[in-house]
Amino acid sequence: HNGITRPKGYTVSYHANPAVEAHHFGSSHPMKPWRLVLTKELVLAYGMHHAMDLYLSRAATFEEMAEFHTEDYLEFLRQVIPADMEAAEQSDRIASYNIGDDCPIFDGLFNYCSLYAGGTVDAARKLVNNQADIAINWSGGLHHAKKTEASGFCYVNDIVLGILQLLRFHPRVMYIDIDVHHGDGVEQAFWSTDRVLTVSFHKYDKDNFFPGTGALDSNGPSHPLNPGSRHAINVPLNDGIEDGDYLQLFKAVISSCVETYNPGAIVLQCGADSLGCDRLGCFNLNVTGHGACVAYTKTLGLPMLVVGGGGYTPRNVSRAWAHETSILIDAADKIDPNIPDTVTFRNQFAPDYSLFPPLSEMRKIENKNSKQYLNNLVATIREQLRYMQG
Ligand code: TV7
Ligand code: CA
Ligand code: ZN
Repeated sequence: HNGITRPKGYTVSYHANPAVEAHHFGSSHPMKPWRLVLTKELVLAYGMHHAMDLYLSRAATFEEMAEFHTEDYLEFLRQVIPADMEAAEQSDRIASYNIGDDCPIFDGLFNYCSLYAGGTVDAARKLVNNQADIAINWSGGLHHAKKTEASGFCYVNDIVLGILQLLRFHPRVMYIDIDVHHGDGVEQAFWSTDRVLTVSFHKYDKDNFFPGTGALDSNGPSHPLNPGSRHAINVPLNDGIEDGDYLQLFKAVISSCVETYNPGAIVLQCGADSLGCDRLGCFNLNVTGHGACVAYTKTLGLPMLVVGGGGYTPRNVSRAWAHETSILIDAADKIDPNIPDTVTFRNQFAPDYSLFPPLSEMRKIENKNSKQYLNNLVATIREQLRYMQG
């Protein structure tokens, strides 16, 4: 093969199950599990699998998922079938779990949820057992799911389940979320504990962008006796942010958080809807800019659980996650930017066949984040961190 070898001095585990990819939310629904097929094609074509321990994700058990979700809700997910969407006698129950256009019932729903959740739980356990230093599950990262309901294309919150595994061993875990949407489900799950610091970068517009939460001053319970006080960091952004500004902001915020909080492990949600040209997103990041955040996080040298998330232009999602896999195995410099001839579905990458097309120029969205706005974000967050320290 093309000279991709195992990284020196550390181990990367890769968790996937092709059965996840086969599920369909519906033809017009933006979430396409098929993007995982394209990601896998690139990872294999570049020979990156030679550098990692590969694991076939197992389905998370009902009991494992019940560490966060209620049994009622899980039981509902297990038994519901697409025909129930039309059945009047089920309609109240379906509505109560927030099932609808965003979170439809499709064939194999419970199987889909338990497989992506199982991948993240497995990945977290590899880190805890010292069998891996970095563990990757691109099918996970479904950050909106709540204890008792689905939300924003997410049904089971695999990230919360993964963090719960890490908390068995690590006193403090830091969660970083670069999906264009606010990581509300993870924030809410750990809102009242000081053992998890959640940090989400997202487009914020209370009334016009999902989920409408994640304001700069939304930092956890304000009561001084509540241990979770100020352990949620939110970085609300406007349309059109570009690579340079985003990376500078990311480094400033994350370095300050790590310095103050001193986490034992990091969970990084790599939602690829923050890329330019995303069907639902509104940022201007390139594959290289998105990847630079992953590369920076890796330099912190902490055990790292890496998950996927959003991403609605499948060809670009797969470009980003393949590039980020190469960064995590320390092989980014050995990867040919021209997508290999051997990739199945290579026509998806036309006309440039490049891993790094100029996304920010292809559908330019005006950058509404002034330098002053970004500087104020960093200053305010540093102030919050001073209070967090007590
Ligand atoms: C992690 N935006 C998830 C992001 C979840 C975003 C939303 C859609 C959408 C849904 C569709 C669809 C869509 C073109 C886009 C207020 C509503 C408006 C449903 C039509 N096309 C992640 C969730 C967000 C479903 N939801 O962070 C079927 O866009 O804005 C909303 C809520 C009510 C429901 N309607 C949308 O990236 C994985 N949904 C087409 C078909
Ligand atoms: Ca986010
Ligand atoms: Zn998203």
